[in-house]
Amino acid sequence: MKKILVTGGAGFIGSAFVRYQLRTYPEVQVVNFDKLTYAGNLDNVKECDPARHTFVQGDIADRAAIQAAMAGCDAVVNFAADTHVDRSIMGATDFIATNCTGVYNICEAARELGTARVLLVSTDEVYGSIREGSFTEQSPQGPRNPYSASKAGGELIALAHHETFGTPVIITRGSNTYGPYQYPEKVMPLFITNLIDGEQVPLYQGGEHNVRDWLWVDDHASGVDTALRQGTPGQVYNVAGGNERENIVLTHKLLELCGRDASFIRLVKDRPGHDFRYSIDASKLRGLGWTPQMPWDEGVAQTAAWYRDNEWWWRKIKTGEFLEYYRKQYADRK
Ligand code: NAD
Ligand code: TDX
Repeated sequence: MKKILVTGGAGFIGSAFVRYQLRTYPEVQVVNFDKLTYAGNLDNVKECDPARHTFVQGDIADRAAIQAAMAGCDAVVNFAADTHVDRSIMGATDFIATNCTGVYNICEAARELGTARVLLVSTDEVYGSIREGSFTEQSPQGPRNPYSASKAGGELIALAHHETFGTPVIITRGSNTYGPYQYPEKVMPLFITNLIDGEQVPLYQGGEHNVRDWLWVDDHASGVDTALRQGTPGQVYNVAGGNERENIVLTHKLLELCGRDASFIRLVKDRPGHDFRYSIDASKLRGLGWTPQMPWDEGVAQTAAWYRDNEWWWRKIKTGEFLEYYRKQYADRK
């Protein structure tokens, strides 16, 4: 594999994947195709060598633009998505355009160009919530919010494309991902940056005991890479962190790391349709040789330290559009 198109490569996990490719495979060239929505940020890839990393601003919902970018690439790895559940509850039009139409465009362009590999990065949320045990790749989809429904829709479009046209589609379903460069709307960077600033954290009341399985961002990147290079077209691979924690446990850990006490917790109204627990079994991907490397305690400590040491990165994000969103999302949420 010599030239890889990464869509959404200016986002959180996409940029980690770009950096992973460049440091792991000296022969690889990366074309990074990203719309630069509110979540896209060229600061995330500013260390990348311009001789091996080319940036193209564009929208995967624009068929001609994505096809032009894919021409000459051996593989496309799609991270581009609208990704925040709470925003999808406010309105999901953009989610459908990117997460469904955008995926269809990538599949169509791959068919026309004969692209050798099409990897779609998806999520454990497509299974829905599970009280006990873990979902395997054979479990049925059961998305329960607009974001996860749009991701499930994109998956079905792509898998049907594989069945109908033989498009070499591979899907990964990752669990909740954390680490440096995550936009501070997601729970971990939101709570850490609020605590650094001496502000309370808005913990969803009724969701304190909900469980998420935390996956270190570079482990997610290596999981996607394993599926890309060793996976079989038409197959789905779960990428699980193996670190299930209740939200209240995570919150107390972040309070401790940021030197704050429990008075910094502000219980707010729960998310509508809040999925109780995500849990997936990653044996299939582990069978291809993948193992996550980062212990949870160490990863969370490194994440808190990174936000403490990199205020240049997030202070300029927590202005303008972000503050407007934060007010709408939390101000009246009693
Ligand atoms: P993110 O929100 O940080 O980044 C998304 C990126 O996609 C941004 O750079 C944005 O500009 C770009 N983008 C959005 N719409 C686009 C469009 N129409 N055309 C081109 N670029 C567009 O997201 P993330 O957390 O890095 O997630 C990346 C992928 O991983 C997504 O597909 C998401 O569904 C999936 N995923 C995320 C998690 C998680 O916990 N963050 C877990 C499992 C799976
Ligand atoms: O302010 C908050 N308070 C709170 O209690 C926020 C933002 C979240 N939460 C809770 C809700 C969830 O139980 O924390 C948990 C994690 O929430 P998010 O960070 O919004 O992530 P989640 O909804 O679990 O979805 C994430 O993982 C799967 C990503 O955003 C998705 O893109 C990914 O597919």
